[in-house]
Amino acid sequence: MQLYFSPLACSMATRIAVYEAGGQIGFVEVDPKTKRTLGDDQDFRQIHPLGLVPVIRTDRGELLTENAAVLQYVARQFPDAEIAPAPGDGIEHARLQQWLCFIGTELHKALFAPLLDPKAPEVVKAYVLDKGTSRLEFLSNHLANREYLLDRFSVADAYLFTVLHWTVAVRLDLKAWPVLAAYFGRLRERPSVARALQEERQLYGAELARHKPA
Ligand SMILES: N[C@@H](CCC(=O)N[C@@H](CS)C(=O)NCC(=O)O)C(=O)O
Repeated sequence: MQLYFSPLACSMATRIAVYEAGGQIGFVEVDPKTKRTLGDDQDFRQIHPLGLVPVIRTDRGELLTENAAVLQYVARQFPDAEIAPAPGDGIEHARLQQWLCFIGTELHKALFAPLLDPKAPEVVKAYVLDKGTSRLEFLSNHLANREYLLDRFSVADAYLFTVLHWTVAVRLDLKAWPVLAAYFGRLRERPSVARALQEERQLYGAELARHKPA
């Protein structure tokens, strides 16, 4: 199994999940500016026409996109690690999907994607910030008396950490939500998260250096 990723992008959630599970996976870095893979210099748009990470290439060669699907697929490859509730009749598996959808739609795409986009007009950024406040409040209320989104660490936490990490790059200070700041601080100490973050920060530094104007 291989993960196509870009440093510090939403694909970092899958790296965290794999480290958390103690699993083995190949990593293929995609330069977000050139849309080419590092190393073998492939055109990433031949792999995903939208040029979006993450993409998983399974051991049978199938390609899988969309973070929520990718994270659940990866979790199923390492069942002993229990980083996702098993599909079944209970509510827990549905809850996992609830949180993956919430993070993917309400936070990742509706709030952070415009904030991170240098081309997004200021008026758009102000609009999404205003709207996003209620989402962060909702999340903060949920996490007020719990350590993780579900009853134990799951791939949803890996995704949420990855998204909250983007606050370092945008006009949004987690200090306004002490519960979220504490959650973020706790997760950053988790060995799988700390390792993924340290590795991807290094790769991100290299990416910036590659594109530094001469
Ligand atoms: N709906 C997709 C969105 C993935 C996505 O937005 N990926 C970003 C990185 S966080 C990306 O590859 N952006 C590159 C681009 O927009 O060209 C998913 O959930 O996987």
